Amino acid sequence: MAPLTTRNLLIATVLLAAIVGAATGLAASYLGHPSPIPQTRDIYLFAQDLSFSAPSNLNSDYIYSSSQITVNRGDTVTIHFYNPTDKAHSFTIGAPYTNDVVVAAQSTVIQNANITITTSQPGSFAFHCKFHPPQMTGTILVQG
Ligand SMILES: [Cu+2]
Repeated sequence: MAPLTTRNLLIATVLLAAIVGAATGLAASYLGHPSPIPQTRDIYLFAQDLSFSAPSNLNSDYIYSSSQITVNRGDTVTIHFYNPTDKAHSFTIGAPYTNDVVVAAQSTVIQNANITITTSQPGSFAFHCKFHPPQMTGTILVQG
């Protein structure tokens, strides 16, 4: 074994630091990606009138204010859907988050509905307004 000189001690210290650092870094990166803690999320979604004369392939000029909603699996998500336009709109989505909620046109007050889903299944799930295809659509991305 080499004599314990200052130089050898320095090399040993650097090697030890590298080993400990690598182990700690591995642990940190492993622990850095735990399953997210389920959250209660409030999402605000609006029907929007883009106010142009729609060409025949669009049928209308309505869209949702958000076309992508991203949540984590296990979240309880309440979509607060408001309709400040002069036509009815729906929030329609298939299984496993089946909903078909119609919000009437604005009268003297703005109409709204709350849609609450608990996101048990990860994936990408399209929702749409059944009155205004093809462009009034969106996607809920459930990260799992
Ligand atoms: Cu619509």
